[in-house]
Amino acid sequence: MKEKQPYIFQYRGGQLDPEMENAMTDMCAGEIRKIRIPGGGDRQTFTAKTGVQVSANSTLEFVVELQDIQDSPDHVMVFNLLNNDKSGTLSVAQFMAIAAQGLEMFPLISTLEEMEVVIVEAFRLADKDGDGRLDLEEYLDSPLVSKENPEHEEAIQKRMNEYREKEAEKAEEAKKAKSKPKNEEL
Ligand SMILES: [Ca+2]
Repeated sequence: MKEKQPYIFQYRGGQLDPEMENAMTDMCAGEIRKIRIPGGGDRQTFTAKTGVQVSANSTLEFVVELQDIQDSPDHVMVFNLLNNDKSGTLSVAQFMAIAAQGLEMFPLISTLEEMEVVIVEAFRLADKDGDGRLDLEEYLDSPLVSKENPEHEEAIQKRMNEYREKEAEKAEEAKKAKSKPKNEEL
C-alpha cells in the first residue's frame, strides 16, 4: 500500500489476510508494529486489496499503526463492507460468505447450516419490499443489527428450534435404518 490511508476492517471479518490478522491480534489503539509475514502463505487477499502481485514465496514486511478500535460496529460501514459488489443491496450469499468466517462470534450457532437458517430467516423478516435482498434501510432494521423487535428474535429462535428438531429426527431415522437387520429389507 503506497499511500498511508487508513484501512477500516472488521476483526475476523474476512477483509484482511489471516496472517496479518493473527499478527495484529493483541495490538492496542495507537500502537505501531512491524509485521513480517514469511513466504509460503496466501497472497490473494493482499493482492486483491493492493493490486500488487507478489509471489507466494516472498516475505512481506509492514509497518502497521492501529489508529482506533471500536467495540460497537458502525453498521452503515459494515453494510458497505459487506456490499462488496457495490450493488447497494445484500444477498444471503454475500452475508453468508463474510459471516461464515466469524462463526466463533455466534455462540448459539454451531454449524454453517444453522447459520444459514438464521440468516435466511433474518432476511425474510427484514426484506420489506420482497426482492430477496436487503438494502441499507432494511439491513439497519433487520434482526442482524437491531434488537428493537423482540418478535423477530422469537421468530428466529422458533425457526432454529424447528430446524434442530428436524435434524434430530433425521439423525434418529438414519440410526434406525442402519440398525435394521438386512434380511428385513428383502
Ligand atoms: Ca429488499
